[in-house]
Amino acid sequence: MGGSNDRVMLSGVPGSPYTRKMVALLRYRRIPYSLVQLSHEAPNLPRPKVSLLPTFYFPDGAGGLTAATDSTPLLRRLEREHAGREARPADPALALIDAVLEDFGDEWLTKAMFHYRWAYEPDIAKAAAVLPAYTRSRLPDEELQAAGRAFAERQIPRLRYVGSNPTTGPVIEASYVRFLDLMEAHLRDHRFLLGGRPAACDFAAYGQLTQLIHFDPTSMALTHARAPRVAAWTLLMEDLTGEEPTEADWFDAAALPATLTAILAEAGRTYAPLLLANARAVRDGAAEVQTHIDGQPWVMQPFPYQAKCLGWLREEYAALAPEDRTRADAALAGTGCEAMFTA
Ligand SMILES: N[C@@H](CCC(=O)N[C@@H](CS)C(=O)NCC(=O)O)C(=O)O
Repeated sequence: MGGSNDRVMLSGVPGSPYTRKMVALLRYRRIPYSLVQLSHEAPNLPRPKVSLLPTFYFPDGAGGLTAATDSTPLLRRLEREHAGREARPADPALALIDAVLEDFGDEWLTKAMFHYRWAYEPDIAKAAAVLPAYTRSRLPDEELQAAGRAFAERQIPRLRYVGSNPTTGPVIEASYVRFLDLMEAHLRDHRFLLGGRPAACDFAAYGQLTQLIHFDPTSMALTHARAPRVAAWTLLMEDLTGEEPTEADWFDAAALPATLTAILAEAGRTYAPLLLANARAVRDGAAEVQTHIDGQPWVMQPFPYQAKCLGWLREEYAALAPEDRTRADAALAGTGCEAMFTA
């Protein structure tokens, strides 16, 4: 079933931002892949430990397949196993900046994506109507609608895991609007976040923006009115097979443009304090994360996975050679992101 041995196999759906992240990455890197459309007739593929999309399937060396999830480690595995057109900068200092911004996309922008999808009626109605049809379109109308309602009833309570609630909603929305303005300003001068070629952080931001800008009505209207370049960029990122990247396309970590430093400062103002507060709450076994983001109260359930994210970033930072760390420190100085590595 599916691709021959040299094709990467994955399952996922268009409504899954992380699926979009990884499919766009595979296209850019010209890595042959088979995207298995999951539906109730899907062949019996191995189940991952945690049921998440996208799920990748790799040969298990015994003629079978093993399932793997989580886009960040998967992206790095593909960097190791497939040469050329890398999405991770070779320069370790710039690679750390990339890792910070990839996580900002995956773990903070995703809060805006989940919030705008499940906080407002028009978005809930569209998501409940369309999302189940990605995998269950052959159901009769009533059953498909029932599946949509059930999915919405499952997702809406999960807002609290993501940290979207009446207290945090305005913080999430204000940050999303700031990010749009900052990204719009950056795209006036540059094609991608880290220069003239896309990096892991571009695919992370793109994944969430595919939903925020081209699916969920409330954020879609807001974004098209405010950030036409970001809206266009999100569609351009869909298929970068035609790009011809060179090493010279990367920014110099010692001379990052102010537009990129401003985006790092947005991450330092919101996502960095959240990761630190969440890691403390997970460490202390607290029932709730209670902190202030952007000067406003923030409460949410502790999220063990995001404590791991902070750990992975700190591992990458700790592995830097002294001269690379000096350049990374200089690039992060004053953005607020440095607190993740000093606290
Ligand atoms: N950290 C994971 C997150 C993956 C994830 O949360 N995927 C969503 C779909 S976009 C999912 O499967 N959620 C579980 C569910 O809805 O049951 C990654 O980067 O791949």
